[in-house]
Amino acid sequence: VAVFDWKDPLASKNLLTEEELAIAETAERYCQERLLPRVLRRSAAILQTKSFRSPSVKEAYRDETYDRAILSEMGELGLLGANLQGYGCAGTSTVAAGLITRAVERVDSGYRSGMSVQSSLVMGGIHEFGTTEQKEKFLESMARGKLLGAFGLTEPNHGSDPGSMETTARPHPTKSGYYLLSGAKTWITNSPIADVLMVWAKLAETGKIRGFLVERSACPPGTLETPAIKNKNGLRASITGMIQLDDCPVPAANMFPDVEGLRGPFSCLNSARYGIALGVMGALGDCIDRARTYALERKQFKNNPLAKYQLVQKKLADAATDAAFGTLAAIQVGRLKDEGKATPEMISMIKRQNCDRALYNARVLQEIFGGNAASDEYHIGRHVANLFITQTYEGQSDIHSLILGRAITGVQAFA
Ligand code: TGC
Ligand code: FAD
Repeated sequence: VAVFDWKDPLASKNLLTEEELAIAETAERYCQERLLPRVLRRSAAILQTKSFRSPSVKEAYRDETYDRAILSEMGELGLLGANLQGYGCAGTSTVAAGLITRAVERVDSGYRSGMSVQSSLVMGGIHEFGTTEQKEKFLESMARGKLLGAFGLTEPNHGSDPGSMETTARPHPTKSGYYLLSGAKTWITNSPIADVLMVWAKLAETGKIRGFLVERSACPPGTLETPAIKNKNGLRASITGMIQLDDCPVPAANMFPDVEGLRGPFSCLNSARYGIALGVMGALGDCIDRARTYALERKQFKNNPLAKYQLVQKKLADAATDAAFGTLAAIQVGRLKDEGKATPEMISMIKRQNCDRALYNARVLQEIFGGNAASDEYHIGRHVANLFITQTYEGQSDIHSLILGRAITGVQAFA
């Protein structure tokens, strides 16, 4: 007998394999039991009775702190770089990796961010473009969460247009086999605590963009600084900073050998953007769940629950519809990606649509909480603030509109 499940209205579960369902369940259990308590203390109190208790409960969002142990825990569970083959990675499908990001983002987009950078941008980039030595040196430690990565593309003067970057790499004047990197990257997730920073820079000789793996431990004092950017009004459970390079010596062996131009960083972004597209469906799912519960409990006018009123029901219906459509679209693109049939434009389409609809619906559902929405204890305001940032990074939605517009018309509208 077919049953309507408001948590999965179009039965997306039917499209998943047994293995994917099991991975999703492991990820969801970990995220609800170990991550949620770290976001707000109130959640921790609710979870005190459960057996799987977190030893280091922190009010990460209020205090703007990030517990580095999170990535080690994720590593132990095989959640990092999950869809990569070899080097201690689980080798799952793209959809399974997306289900992991969805589970994490159901708790907080900031935790998903820290994981996306590690898994998709840095591990994914090394896996695709690295030499055998680079892969052997970094990937297994990163999969275990022992070594932390950051991805430096955006600069203070160049965000949507990274092709104009100013960071340079010039041959070391006295040390053969080394480059000197100079320049600044900003708004870089994980940078203050990262061990290895993937930095995209223009070769001084050719002006071509190349990727470098900058190892913090090998940088002489004063050549690499990674100050944190504090007081963010969203994504506060992830740590963000700058990368400042001042003639920082990096061995040529740490440069990706064969990839030149924006194809390098953008290829890493394809995988991370995919993860965001499914990830934000987790944040929206949590908003729907919380708004529904609140609407059933809160009574106004003749002791009726808010859920009885048609205007409130429409808000829930709109949000559930967008979440269901967005999830199905992401599963379809994930399947095509594994068959080698996904294009970057498909990923732009689901990244833009799912981020926009998650933000819009979360903002509308926030209204159901009335004045209580102003308290962070109701979680909805945190999701709204986070979702604004997901709509902005990895290509702001209007930039994805232009990518789609170019593909539809054949006419370039960026400049
Ligand atoms: P364009 O001429 O379009 O392309 C230049 C070269 O790149 C290739 N390319 C791609 N390759 C693979 N995948 C893709 N998605 C690709 N898109 C483009 C293209 O084929 C070309 O190759 P070649 O060999 O011919 O040189 O370049 P453009 O300068 O005109 O680019 C315009 C635009 C808008 C598409 C691009 O600049 C863009 O996407 N801007 C958005 C920037 C962005 O997404 N930044 C993200 C920074 S990282 C981040 O935000 C991490 S947040 C992490 C977290 O916390 O989750
Ligand atoms: P701008 O490029 O200045 O754009 C500002 C506005 O103008 C946007 O709305 C944009 O859509 C619009 N605009 C720009 N050009 C056009 C045009 N041609 N036509 C129409 N509209 C246009 N970057 C990294 O490299 N690594 C990271 O780990 C990382 N993490 C981040 C974490 C956080 C919390 C944040 C906030 C950002 C992060 N970013 C990271 C940077 C992010 O990718 C950029 O902020 C984003 O690409 C937008 O660039 P920008 O901020 O410079 O905005």
